[in-house]
Amino acid sequence: MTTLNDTPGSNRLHIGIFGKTNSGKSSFINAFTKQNVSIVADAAGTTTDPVYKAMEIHPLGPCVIIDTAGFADRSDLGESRMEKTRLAAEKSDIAVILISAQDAAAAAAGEVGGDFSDEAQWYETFRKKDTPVLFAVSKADLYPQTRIRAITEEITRRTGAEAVAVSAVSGEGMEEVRAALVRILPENYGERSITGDLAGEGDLVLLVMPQDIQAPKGRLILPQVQTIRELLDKKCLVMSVTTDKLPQALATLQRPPKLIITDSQAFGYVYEHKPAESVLTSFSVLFAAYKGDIGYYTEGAKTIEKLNQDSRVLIAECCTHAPLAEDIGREKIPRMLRKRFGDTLRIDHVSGTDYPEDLTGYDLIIQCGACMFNRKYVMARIERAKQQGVPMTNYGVVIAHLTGILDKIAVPV
Ligand SMILES: Nc1nc2c(ncn2[C@@H]2O[C@H](COP(=O)(O)OP(=O)(O)OP(=O)(O)O)[C@@H](O)[C@H]2O)c(=O)[nH]1
Ligand code: SF4
Ligand SMILES: [Mg+2]
Repeated sequence: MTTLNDTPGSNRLHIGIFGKTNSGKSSFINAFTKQNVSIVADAAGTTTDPVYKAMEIHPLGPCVIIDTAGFADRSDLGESRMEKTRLAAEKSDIAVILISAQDAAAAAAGEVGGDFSDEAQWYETFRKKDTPVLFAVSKADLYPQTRIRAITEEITRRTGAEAVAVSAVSGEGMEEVRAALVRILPENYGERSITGDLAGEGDLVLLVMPQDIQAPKGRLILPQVQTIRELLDKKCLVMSVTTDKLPQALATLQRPPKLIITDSQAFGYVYEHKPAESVLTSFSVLFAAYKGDIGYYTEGAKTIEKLNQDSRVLIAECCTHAPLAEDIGREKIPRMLRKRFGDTLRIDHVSGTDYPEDLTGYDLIIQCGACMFNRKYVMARIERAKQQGVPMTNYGVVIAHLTGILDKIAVPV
């Protein structure tokens, strides 16, 4: 759970640092951030598990820098490391691919090992995901500037991507990296709206807050905090109530709220008690749209009608939280599905970053709210489902469908 004062990882710009083992990734991160984030060593394969470090980087704002295990790691542990590196790639909003000046020089001289096929492959992977890439030629202190410049120009000529020269030893290139990251940042990054066209300046918005055991004592959970912040920024008039105070709140108002955003558990009650003019939506549906593909999720939820007692459903949680009583993914949704399709319906659970490569055995995937993860990562999961033709939905949308309210909920555009 996140409190008012946290800026959680899920909202930060994720910058992934990739490159061959020993290309200088960890040294670059330490020099770039002026902090000792990662261990540096001569031995190849020093960084094994990715290191995620949250920090403020001017002028990008709140970021997470990800140091990864190098690719082309041929050690026994290589494949599991590579898996984690691939995962880091899925979370990266921007990727920096490091090529050491030594490797670049070897490639230019046609030496063994000096080829760029790994980097080129990764570049292609990122391009397919629409992830902007910056190439950085590291250890630039080892060669004359003219030689390094020829290498960066050659990289840009071949790929079309920007390339800068950096050195963790001299500190060269760090400002250039900053400037280049700002340039290649997706144009609309950070501008995605939670409430979209549902409310604008001067509109009265009523929030019906959850009162269940999942609401932490003394705090608000992040989706509510973010929604309030956004509505205030839009100059809306915001009012928050608990479900039991809804009738009283409505009675004191001179005009009905333009929009009511409710905790989905109270949806039925709020729907019955709301003024006809007020548009109704839920926090979970707003965040399904904010973090994922609401169109695909809605279609996915409707495919429930085609399930039967032999169907297979995958419930995918993004983290390994300790399940609370009445946990949505472990208890609530399975119970609702089993009530309709019987005990033979097969429901598999995966949690954390365990998300199967092959999803084709499933008739439906139900993704959690992904509160701990960024949109990029959730979209990578949705993309995998789409490519394999497997319907996918998420907790908020599926519960809305199963309780018959999905078509009564307003979705932001
Ligand atoms: N001359 C010079 N050496 C560097 C520079 N950056 C890194 N090195 C050296 O290159 C070696 C590898 O550096 P690391 O930062 O550990 O490289 P890495 O890519 O994180 O390596 P793995 O974690 O093993 O994949 C170390 O011996 C560093 O001292 C640099 O800018 N100039
Ligand atoms: S399982 Fe998903 S929705 Fe639940 S806490 Fe973890 S990331 Fe958030
Ligand atoms: Mg390292």
